[in-house]
Amino acid sequence: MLRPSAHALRDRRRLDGLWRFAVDSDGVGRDQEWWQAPLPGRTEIAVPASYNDLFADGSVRDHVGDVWYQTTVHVPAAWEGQRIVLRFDAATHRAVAWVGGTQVVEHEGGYTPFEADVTDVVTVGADNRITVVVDNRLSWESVPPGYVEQTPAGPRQRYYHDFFNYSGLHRSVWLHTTPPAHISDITVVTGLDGTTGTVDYEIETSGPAEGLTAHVVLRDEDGHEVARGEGASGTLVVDQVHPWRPGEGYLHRFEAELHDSTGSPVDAYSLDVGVRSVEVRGTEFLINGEPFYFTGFGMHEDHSVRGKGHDNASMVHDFALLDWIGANSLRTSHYPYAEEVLDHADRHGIVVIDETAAVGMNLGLAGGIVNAETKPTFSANTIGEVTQHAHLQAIRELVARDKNHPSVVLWSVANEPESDSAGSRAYFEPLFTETRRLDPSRPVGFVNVMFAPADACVVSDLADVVMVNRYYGWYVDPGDLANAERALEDELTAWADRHGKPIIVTEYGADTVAGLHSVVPQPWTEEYQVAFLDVYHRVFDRIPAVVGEQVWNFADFATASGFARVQGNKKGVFTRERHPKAAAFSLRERWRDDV
Ligand code: BDP
Repeated sequence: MLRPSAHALRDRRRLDGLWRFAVDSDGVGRDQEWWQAPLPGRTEIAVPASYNDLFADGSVRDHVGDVWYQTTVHVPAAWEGQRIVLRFDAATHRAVAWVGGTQVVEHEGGYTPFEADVTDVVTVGADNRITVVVDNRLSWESVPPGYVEQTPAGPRQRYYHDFFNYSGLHRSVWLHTTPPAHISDITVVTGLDGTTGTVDYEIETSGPAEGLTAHVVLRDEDGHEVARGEGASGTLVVDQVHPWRPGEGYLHRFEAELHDSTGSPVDAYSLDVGVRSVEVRGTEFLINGEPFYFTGFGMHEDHSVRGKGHDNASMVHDFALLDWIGANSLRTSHYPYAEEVLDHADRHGIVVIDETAAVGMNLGLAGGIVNAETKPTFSANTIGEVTQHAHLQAIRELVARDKNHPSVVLWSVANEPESDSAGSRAYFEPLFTETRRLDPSRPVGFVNVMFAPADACVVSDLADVVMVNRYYGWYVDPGDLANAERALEDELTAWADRHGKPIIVTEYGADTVAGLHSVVPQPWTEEYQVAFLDVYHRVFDRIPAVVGEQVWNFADFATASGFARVQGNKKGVFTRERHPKAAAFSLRERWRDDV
């Protein structure tokens, strides 16, 4: 889905700011048609932000169900005759939107964009009221899954993943225009053979497109034309191309125009394109034909006060810390991140493992960590066909959104699902097939959980790479790093021998309270986190099939309440405020050549 753009033929307004807001504690807003009038009360909310931590009110933080957002926007008279689109970059986890009294769109899934053509609904040259209801409930039909438990004090949301269920309008809201006949989608797939780059492109159009032709130009960063083409699809060839590389996000500009029969442009759209190739060969992960070793983190969109609300200042700072520490990659654990993050990764040469929101599909893991009931994972009453349908849709929306980002080198269809049962294989096989059908150009994987080792996992053979999260020395043998080292080496060796694929260790880490110290390595201290990571690194360096290490986590983050969490998960190498723990300095020494 193309993003809003502004130039001579298109315009856009970002609707971020303060909106009216109401928590629908009694669940009456839909029946009472709250979109028909100003919302009850005088509460205001910041968009984008999670609503949970903005008010000093536990009942808002833990609210289960609908909240309402409303704003009024002036639609410029100059937009008359254009196609007008209302777009939400994300609404977590599902939403319905109205313009005035007319419902214009509904969407399921909290981390991908959706839009509505509102041309016939808005009044141009006038103020228009936009109302959105956002429902944060997780169920057996949602991705991620969960269930609402009825308690004497009211409903309580339960889920099987280890991060707080932040909700609301987490990303920007837009009103934008396109010409009636317009470019509705562009797909680029790049290749690199020696010094020759290729860009396969495909342009989709909508509206009265008769007699229109597409023209494309590719420019380098200095604005010089390096290739051009005509027609809705084709291949551009660039000799002596400047490729996109990890650490150097060199981008070309792909400019597409639609011309009418007189040769005048009726629409235009430009994209940044990084010319690079990705390939898995044996136990190697190749970018531009060269073996790539991932260093970095599983991250979270998580900050105090605004929760999962996107903010450019924090993003720039997080990327500065990635650079400072020498990380070359990140995983969008455990959901698609804001598109601004991928743009930034493209420009800065950070390699991305792009993950769906399918997390917590392991109901046997419920135990002490996530504090939910243990149930069979794949069954008619839990994760079943309807969930699978939502999961397929989540994959489609992720690939549609992120397919053109050079930084994205690998799709992750799920984090730590149950993967050692016949039910899991039946559930996952169609998901892998669909991901490959949608994007044959990138490897596909999923992240394996510790309880499904190499000889028990029945899903890993569907994947191009093995991604594993391991916690020897933390959840297993806590405090015993000598045994952790042996167990880790045995297990990774078994993966290498049995599967013969590149292995990326996508999580390893120890909870660490900044400021806790000990002369002998004791769990929860900064010294233990350093020693723990050292053990893992020694093992990785002994196993050639290991092609990546991503520490869990970049920073401390909020979780649901539970006796194993102290104001959240403390496995961050940085605190939630982004202050370094001792491990940050040891990672910096390992990952940077110049330190
Ligand atoms: C893994 C999960 C991750 C958790 C982490 C932990 O993938 O989301 O936060 O463990 O327990 O199981 O810290």
